[in-house]
Amino acid sequence: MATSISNKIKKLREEIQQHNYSYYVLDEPAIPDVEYDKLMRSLQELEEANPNLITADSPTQRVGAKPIDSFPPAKHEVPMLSLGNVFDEAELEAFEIRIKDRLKRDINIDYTAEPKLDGLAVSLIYEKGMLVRGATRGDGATGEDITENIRTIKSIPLKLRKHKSLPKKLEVRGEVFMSKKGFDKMNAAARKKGEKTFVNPRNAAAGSLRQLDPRNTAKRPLDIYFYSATKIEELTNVTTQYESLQLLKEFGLKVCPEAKLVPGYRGCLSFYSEISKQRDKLDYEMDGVVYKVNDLALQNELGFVSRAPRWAVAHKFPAQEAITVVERIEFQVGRTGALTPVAKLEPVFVGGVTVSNATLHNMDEVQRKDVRQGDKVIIRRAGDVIPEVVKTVLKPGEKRSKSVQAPEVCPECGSDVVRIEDEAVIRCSAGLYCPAQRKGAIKHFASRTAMDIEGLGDKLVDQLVDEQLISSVQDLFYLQKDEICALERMGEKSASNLLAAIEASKQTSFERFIYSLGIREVGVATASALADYFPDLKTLLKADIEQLQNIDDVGPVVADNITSFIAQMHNREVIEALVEAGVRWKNKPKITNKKASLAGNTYVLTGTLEQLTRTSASEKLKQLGAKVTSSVSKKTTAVIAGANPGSKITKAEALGVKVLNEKDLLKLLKT
Ligand code: JCF
Repeated sequence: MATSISNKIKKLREEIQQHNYSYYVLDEPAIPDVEYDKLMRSLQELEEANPNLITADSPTQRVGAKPIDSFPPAKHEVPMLSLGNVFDEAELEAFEIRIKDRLKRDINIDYTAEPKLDGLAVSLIYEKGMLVRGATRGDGATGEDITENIRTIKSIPLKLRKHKSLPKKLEVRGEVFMSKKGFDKMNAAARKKGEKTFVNPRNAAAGSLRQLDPRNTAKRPLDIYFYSATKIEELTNVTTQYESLQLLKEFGLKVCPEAKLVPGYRGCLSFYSEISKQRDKLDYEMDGVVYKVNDLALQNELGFVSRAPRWAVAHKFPAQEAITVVERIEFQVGRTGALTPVAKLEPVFVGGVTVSNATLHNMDEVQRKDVRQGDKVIIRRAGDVIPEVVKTVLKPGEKRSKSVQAPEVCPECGSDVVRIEDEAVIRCSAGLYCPAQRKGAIKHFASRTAMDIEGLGDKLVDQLVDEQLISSVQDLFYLQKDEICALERMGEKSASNLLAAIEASKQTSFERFIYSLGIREVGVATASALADYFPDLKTLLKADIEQLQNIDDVGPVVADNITSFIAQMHNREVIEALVEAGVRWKNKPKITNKKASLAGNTYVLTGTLEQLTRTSASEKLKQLGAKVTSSVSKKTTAVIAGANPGSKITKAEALGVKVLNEKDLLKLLKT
C-alpha cells in the first residue's frame, strides 16, 4: 500500500516535470493549464496526506523556507566575469582583430550571438541533477546565497532531466529577468492597491530576487535564460559554445530562443541589426547583444584580461533613457479631438536621436507622474515609439511650479473641452469646426495607407488650412495651381506634382476610401473587412448595428462608431462631395450567393502550405464565396493548417472549430 502511494507520487512528479519541460524549455505546452493545475492539486493532496514522502525536488516545494535576516555569502568556484563592451562596427571589428592577433593566426571565427538580457546574473549549482544552490554574481568572486528565492522561479527546474551526459556536479549561469508583460501586469496590480511601482523590469527583477521572504519572490513573474555552464568541455564532450547551449536545453534548462550561431564579426553585425528590429516585439528587455567565440578550445586559448574574457564581448545598444528638463507642458489636439499632454523638453540625445517632445499620454498619467514645468525628468525612447516621460527626479524640498491642470477650452479653437466618464481622454467638443481636428482629418485622408496623396505631408496640410485654401478633404480636389504656388517654399514644379498626385489618388479602392474617412477605430483591417462585406457604398451607408456586427473584427463599439458616423449629415455631405469630385473605385464582381459553393463559410489560414501560397489559397476560397479572416472565432467554419501552424490551432481546438489540412483544402477548392 505504502509503496503504491509512493509510486503514484513519483509518477505524478515525473509527469509534472515533463510538462514543465514542454512548457518552459520547448515552449510547446502539451496540456491545457487546467489539466496541469489538476495534476498539481493531486500531488499536493497526496503529499498532505503523506508528509513523510515529501522531497525537496517535488514541484510543490518551490516556496518552503521561512523569511531570513540576510543572505549568506556564496563563493564562486569559477569567478563570474563581466563583459567588455563595444558600441559600433569599428570597435567590434577591432575585437576580432585582437583575437586573431592573440591566436597568431588568421582563421575564420564563428560566434554564438544572443540578446544581452537586462536582468540579474545568477549561478546555479546542480548536484546529481538536484538544485542545491542559487547565488547572485556579487563582486564576481563572492555573491549572495539566494537559493530559496531561486527555487520559486517556475522555469527553473528543481531537478534536471535524466541525461547520459549529465555531470555529477554542474554549475550553470544565466540571467534572471522579468518579462515586459509580467512587469506591466505586476505594476498595474501594485498601482491598483496603491503600492509602490517599479521603474523598469530590471529593477523589478533585482528587487524581487532580494526579498528576504521567498513567499514575496514567488509572487513576482520572474523568468530565466541560461547562457553558460562552467567547465562544460571537461565535464561533457561538447566542443563549442553553441553545442553547450543545446546540451543545457536537453538538461531541462531554458535557453534564449533567439541565440544563434553566426560566422565572423560580420555575422555578428547582421544578428545585431536583426535583433534591433525585433527588439520591441520581444517580451523581454535587452541592452545589447553578446557574442562569444564558439570554439571552446579557442576560448581557453584566449583566456582573460582582468575580469573579462577575451573571447566574449557585449555589443551595447545606444542608451535609451536620458535626463532632461521640462520647459513647459502643452496640449496637442489630434484628429479625433483628443487633447494629449506633451512635455516640451530641453533637447536631449537619446538612442541616437535628439528628443525635444515627450508624450504624457493623458491627464491620468500627468497626475500620477506629477510632472510639472521646470521639473527634471527621465525620458525614454523605445524603438520607433514616441518618447515618453518616465518620471520626475526631484531633490527633497525642491520648489516647483504649480501642478498641471486640464484646460477647460481647446487650445486650438477655444471650444469647450469635455471628458467622457470612465475615459482618461479629454476632447475638444468642436469636431471639424476645430482647425486642429480638421487638419488631422485631412492628414489622415492624404496618408499613405489612406488615399496615398504623394507629397501632401503634414506641414503642407497645415499651410493649406492656415491659408484657408482648404477646410475639408473634398476641397483638395478643387485646388488651383496658382494658389499652391503662392504658398511659402512652394515652386511651380512641386505644385504641378502635387496636383498630379491629387488627381491620381482619385482612382482608389473601396477599402482605402472607407479607411480615409477616419471613422473612429476603423483601421486598415476593419476598413478592408467592411469593403469585403458590402458590395458598394450605397449598402454600406444603409448598414445598421446588427448587420455590422456580423462582420468579423467588428464589435458593438466599432459598429456604433460606424453608424454614428454615417448618420451625421456633414459626413454624408463629405462622402457625396468626394464622389462628386471624381473619387472612384471598382466594385468587386458580385458573387451570387447561390452559385458559390462555399458561401456562408468562413476560413482561417495558418502555417505554410506546399502547393499554394496563402494569398492564392485565400483568393480561391473567396472566389467560391467563402470569407477568409485572420482570427479564429466561434463563427469560423474551419482553420486550414499548413506546416508549422501557430497558436490558431490551439484556439480552434479550444473553441471546437474544425481543423483541415492542405489536402482537405484542395478538395474544398475542387467542389
Ligand atoms: O544576458 C546577459 N546579460 C549575459 C551576460 C549573457 C551572457 O552570455 C554573458 C553575460 C555575462 C558574462 N556571458 C558572460 C560571460
